[in-house]
Amino acid sequence: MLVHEAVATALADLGVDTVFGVVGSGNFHVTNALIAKGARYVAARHECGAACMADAWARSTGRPGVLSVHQGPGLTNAMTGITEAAKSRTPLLVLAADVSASAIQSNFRIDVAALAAGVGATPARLHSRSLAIDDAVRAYLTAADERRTVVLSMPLDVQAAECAWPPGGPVQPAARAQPQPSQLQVDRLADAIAQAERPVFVAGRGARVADARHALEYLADQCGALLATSAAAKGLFRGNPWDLDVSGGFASPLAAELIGNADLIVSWGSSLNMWTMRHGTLIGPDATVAQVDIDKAAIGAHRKVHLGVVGDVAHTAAAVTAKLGGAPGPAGWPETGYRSDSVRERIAREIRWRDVPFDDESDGQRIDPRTLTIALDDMLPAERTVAIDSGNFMGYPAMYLSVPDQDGFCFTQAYQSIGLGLASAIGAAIARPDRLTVAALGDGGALMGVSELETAVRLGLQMVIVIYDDEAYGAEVHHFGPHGYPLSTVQFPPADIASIGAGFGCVGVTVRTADDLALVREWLDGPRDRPLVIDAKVTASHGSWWLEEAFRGH
Ligand SMILES: Cc1ncc(C[n+]2csc(CCOP(=O)(O)OP(=O)(O)O)c2C)c(N)n1
Ligand SMILES: [Mg+2]
Repeated sequence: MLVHEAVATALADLGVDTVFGVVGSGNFHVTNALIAKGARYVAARHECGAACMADAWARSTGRPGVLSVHQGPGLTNAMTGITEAAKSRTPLLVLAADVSASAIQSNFRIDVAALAAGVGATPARLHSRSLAIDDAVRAYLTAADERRTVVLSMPLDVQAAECAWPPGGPVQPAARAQPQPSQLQVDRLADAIAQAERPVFVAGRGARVADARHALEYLADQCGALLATSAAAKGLFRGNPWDLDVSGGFASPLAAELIGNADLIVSWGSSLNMWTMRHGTLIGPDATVAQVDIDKAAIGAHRKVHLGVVGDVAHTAAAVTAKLGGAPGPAGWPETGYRSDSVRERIAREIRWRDVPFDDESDGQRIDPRTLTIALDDMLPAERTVAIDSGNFMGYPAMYLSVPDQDGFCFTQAYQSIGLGLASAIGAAIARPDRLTVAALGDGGALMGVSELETAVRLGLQMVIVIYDDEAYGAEVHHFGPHGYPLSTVQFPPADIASIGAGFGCVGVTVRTADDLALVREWLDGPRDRPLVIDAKVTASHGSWWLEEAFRGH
């Protein structure tokens, strides 16, 4: 058999059943070989879109994503999406066609390994016909086990060479053992938790990937902790009466108050970065900070911590629970720690942003983004996936649209790139066709990634694409405008994005008032066989509440 067939066979045997990409001559055969092995191939219209789709698909399914690209420009086009995946530790295998070693003068020649390493991805290579199968298996398992984005260079001459399927199958590297927390660290964390009067747990991506909701809720019940998440894990504690939702720039006033008054903050797989901790201002001056992470290097990387525990989140939570001992009574654990009837009532009443009063600035021509988002939250089915692009607008969908669980939120912000949100939403929609997918975009990000509207239409995806259209790179307008700088580089004339959407085959509506949302209801009534593009002309007289905070990070 030929190497490209053998690689496809090995990957299919490992469970690869979905591949995103843009096909050129260099990845034509390997992609077709994967299809022949039963994989679904999703053609994107731009490689960056394909990368974002594979990334979001991996986030939504919890399985490694696979991306197939042509050599040279196919890979460089994909790099922004690949960088986002690498920085998010998304398990992703990039099948990157590459020129043959001897094709020294090829136009397509680039240093693939340097490119991958330069953005934090892991370089890998099909070295030769005899090593290729093992190389491919190792690359896939590195992505899966170590949660890495692996760029596998696949030289054309190696792909086209004859090879033999190894008797007994490819080498199976042993899965990496998860580090177990030391008993000393578990004891110290249990002591800190036992002594705390107002503990708050902040769960991050590490809690999400460890499927640690149950273990963390049990421990939190035991010690009376309140529960919060980083944005990456939003939805993890949905439905829990002690859930404060997201900590950080998006935290509601009550969440910020309760986290700020904690005497112990325990990070469970969250980096406690400047976003999650508002540059540290959410940590009270006398609070103890503990951090649990599977990765030793993550402990204390962003913030001074008093106690670090290296271990898997779910295992560590279970070990602390065992150490604390005790048992719930017939009515559960007694209310202790930070938990009281008054805190419970305040959470029920005030924790959601939509319950915080605001002055509706809608003026008949433009709708207040808060009014818009609350109305959409009421109209759209609760079973939804929300995917969000970057920009000034992003706080509105992030905090006014509820999500059913941690898989219902796709937040690709590790690289802070605009233009990824639509493709991320498409990847999430493919992963979870049972849910309505909501892509929330700015007009800048929407127009940057607009080619993937064709993909959404072609695939008949059930999607609502809402564009917070301020006719500007609003984040930059609000960043520089107050200082009196000229803004002509970041402001644009009106664009009829509803018609652009309709041109791609979507249903397009323009929303200027809450009444215009009747058109959204019509779409929701069915048949929902074409994506809905909502061009929401939003008010933009000032920046969003979280943007000012975010600018401190620049
Ligand atoms: C690829 C990329 N280019 C430029 C930027 C800088 N940038 C950050 S936010 C932003 C404006 C985004 O505009 P839009 O999508 O309309 O959202 P808005 O801020 O107006 O709500 C820009 C240009 C970036 N983050 N990523
Ligand atoms: Mg804008």
